[in-house]
Amino acid sequence: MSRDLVKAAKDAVINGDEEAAAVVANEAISSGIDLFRLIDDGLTAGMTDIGEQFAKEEISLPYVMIAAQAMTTAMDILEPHLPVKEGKKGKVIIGTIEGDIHDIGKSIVATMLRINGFEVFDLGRDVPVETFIEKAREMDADIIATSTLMTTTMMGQKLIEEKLSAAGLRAKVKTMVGGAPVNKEWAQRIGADAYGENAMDAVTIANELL
Ligand code: HCB
Repeated sequence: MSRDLVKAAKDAVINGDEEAAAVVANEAISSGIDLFRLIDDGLTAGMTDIGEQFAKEEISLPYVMIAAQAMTTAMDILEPHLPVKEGKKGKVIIGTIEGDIHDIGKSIVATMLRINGFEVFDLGRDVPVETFIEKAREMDADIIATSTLMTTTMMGQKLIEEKLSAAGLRAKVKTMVGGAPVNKEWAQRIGADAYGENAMDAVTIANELL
């Protein structure tokens, strides 16, 4: 009987087992199961579980680090096998706000936008606000999508709104904010065009923004 790969993916992340994560990712590719389900209900669910354990102080930071490494390893294997939709829908600049090194969710969003036909410039993590503005101008971007996982870095998203206006780019460049501590109300409060709850939502919103 074939094993439950979604559960195996979740367990691999929870156990911080990088080798098991690689095995399950490769098995998922050859078995032809829905890779998006593996990412959402397996890997991401595992990381959510880890986040909850960390919040309750049941595990310490090194466990979070090895779980994150297991998830990243699986994502690196899966990414080239995700079905790509052809087309050039628009240019998106994406990155995690300065001071914040969390990049797993941002990278999933970047991947989903890319395979759904957007031209994506991923600036990585810990990205200064000025860099978002400079790159948006340089690349003639349609959307700036930012991610922040910490309450301490949320203000960077507000600064982007202010700097975009100061640079005279606010009318041209749409903005989308995301990350665990932010929500729709935050987006409205700072004047962002949209809030993306998860990677699929981010794709739907990017389509709507254009
Ligand atoms: Co980290 N960490 N962490 N962490 N971490 C959080 C974020 C806390 C909430 C944990 C807690 O205390 N409960 C917390 C922040 C508290 C706060 O500010 N309120 C926290 C802290 C405090 C820290 C350190 C400061 C810990 C320390 O050093 N003492 C440190 C950060 C240092 C720094 O950044 N300067 C730290 C470090 C780490 C790592 C390195 C161990 C690791 C990150 C590895 C990496 O990213 N490469 C890590 C992790 C993994 C987490 C948790 C457990 C999981 C985050 C994650 O990857 N989730 C997180 C707990 C949590 O979030 N509840 C914890 C899975 C992804 C798939 O979800 O929400 O990121 P996501 O992304 C979604 C969604 O939000 C949306 O789509 C994604 C896909 O569905 N989305 C967007 C995301 N970005 C978007 C952008 C858009 O435009 C649109 C949609």
